[in-house]
Amino acid sequence: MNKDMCVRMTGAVLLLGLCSYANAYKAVEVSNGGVITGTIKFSGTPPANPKLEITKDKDVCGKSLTADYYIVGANGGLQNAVVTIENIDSGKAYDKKEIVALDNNKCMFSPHVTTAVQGQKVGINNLDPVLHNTHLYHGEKLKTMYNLALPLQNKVIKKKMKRAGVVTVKCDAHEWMLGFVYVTSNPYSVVTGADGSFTLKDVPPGSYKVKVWHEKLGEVTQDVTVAAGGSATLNYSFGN
Ligand SMILES: [Cu+2]
Repeated sequence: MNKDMCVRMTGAVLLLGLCSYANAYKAVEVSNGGVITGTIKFSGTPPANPKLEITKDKDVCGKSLTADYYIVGANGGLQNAVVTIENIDSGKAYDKKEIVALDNNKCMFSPHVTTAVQGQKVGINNLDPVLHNTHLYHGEKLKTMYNLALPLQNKVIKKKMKRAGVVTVKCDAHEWMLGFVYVTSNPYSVVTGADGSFTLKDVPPGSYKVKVWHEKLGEVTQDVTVAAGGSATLNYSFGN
């Protein structure tokens, strides 16, 4: 169901549920696409990552762990920010069957931040010889999506990301564990690398609202115009 149909059917209450779950994105051939590149930074001194108190399973988890909320490189590059195009209804194809990996590894989530397209599945694995209980919550209200016991190593549990939004991942067994799956309605989303850089390829020419999100620093939206075959730049600094 596309957006127009949803709008026309707003009188039909029963169909509203369908609209909120439907992924209106349409894959088309992008022959003259452009690129959006840039670097997300933190200017100034980033807040210190707190030490995490390890309360159990120290033989596997270690005696101490440091949080990975702020990972800032030498040039201020901010890792683990999500950059995504907000207003795009059609564009490049993507693999709907791709499984987005999310590991419990040494009592931390790896990767700490990842992205998925609405409808894709996240494959949750436990690499540790202890019980993890991965708990996924949707949106700001932290509504439980899935609550999964993973007593066995290397037994992947796959769960569909039915709705767009920020999914917060925690572990009921180890309260310090924290991760995020940023679920978008289109495949134009990426997590910044260790140097804060990112690239979004095969973007159809047009003007876009591009959102930059970070788990602790919040989000901003920037206007970006992409010319046919061109390269547009989006640089942004959080902090001072
Ligand atoms: Cu755990």
